[in-house]
Amino acid sequence: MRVPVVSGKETSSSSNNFKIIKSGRVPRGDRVRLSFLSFELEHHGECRWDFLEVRDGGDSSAPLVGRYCGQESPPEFASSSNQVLVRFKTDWSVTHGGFRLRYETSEEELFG
Ligand SMILES: [Ca+2]
Repeated sequence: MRVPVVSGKETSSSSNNFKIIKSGRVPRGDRVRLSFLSFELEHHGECRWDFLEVRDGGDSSAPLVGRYCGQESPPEFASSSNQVLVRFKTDWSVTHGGFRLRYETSEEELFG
């Protein structure tokens, strides 16, 4: 099992910065689990300015699991396939600490 940690930091210099974290090289039949180690994004009621999106699949048309902002960590997530997409967007103003997440892959039965 590989357990990389992925992090994204908000910066005020990056206008409309989209960061795509896509699962790659995960064997077919395996699943991806994301757990958040830290999370602090600019808050907005509809997460319009800065947000992190999780999708259960490999591209932007995959089912949306959730869009998150503010300081409440997203829940742990296990994908239904070997692909997951995380999109991180920030705007030009108001900067917070960003996020760190752990990215684990494993055979299906280990992620109940
Ligand atoms: Ca911002």
